[in-house]
Amino acid sequence: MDATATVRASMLARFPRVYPIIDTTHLERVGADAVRMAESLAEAGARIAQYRHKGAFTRAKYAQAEAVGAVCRRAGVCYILNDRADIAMALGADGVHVGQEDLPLELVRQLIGQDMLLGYSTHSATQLAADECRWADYLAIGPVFGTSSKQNPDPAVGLEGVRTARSLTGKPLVAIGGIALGTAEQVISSGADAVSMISSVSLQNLERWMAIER
Ligand code: 3NM
Repeated sequence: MDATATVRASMLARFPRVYPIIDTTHLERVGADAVRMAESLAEAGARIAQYRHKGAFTRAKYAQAEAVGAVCRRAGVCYILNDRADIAMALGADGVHVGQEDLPLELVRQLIGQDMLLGYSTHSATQLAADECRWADYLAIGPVFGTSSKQNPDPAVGLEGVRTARSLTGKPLVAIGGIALGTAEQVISSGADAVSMISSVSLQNLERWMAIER
């Protein structure tokens, strides 16, 4: 088994509980640096991190994604790229996370092969129960609560939506959307294996977030 396969296998053997997202729009808004964030996440004990960039993947953004990936690889943090299977592969990332509007999941799996982790965003029970989900390694459900980090978010599903999602899949379930330190435990108690967040994680509260991981 090569190193990447080991990462996928180890994530599936024991899925992380905290899944931070390094979102370029959010970090630019708050004046924080993506690589610094990755370093701090790694130091605090994150097991997984996603790089999310919604704009054009310019050479500068590619270089940033590469630098974040290098930090993750050195620290043994599973590195996931949002949306783009092609760029995830070029980066040598450990996985890719795609949404309802991205390439069909079966095609993404064909492209990335068996060594990379594949995550899929869903926003309702119908989407979560869709046959296409079988190609994913883990499923995300959201937004759980109101969020301002995503453009045109779907309606919030609430804790009830997390419980429903749990009843519909045996795959690792990642809850996302408006989750804060004060609500993370409730979301996990409702059946999520992991909580994922953009705006509620910062250099100042990383240790408290990662206490949930340990
Ligand atoms: N996906 P925050 S909600 C990236 O519903 C994303 O699938 C969502 O950011 C979904 O933690 C969301 O700041 C935004 O609310 C999460």
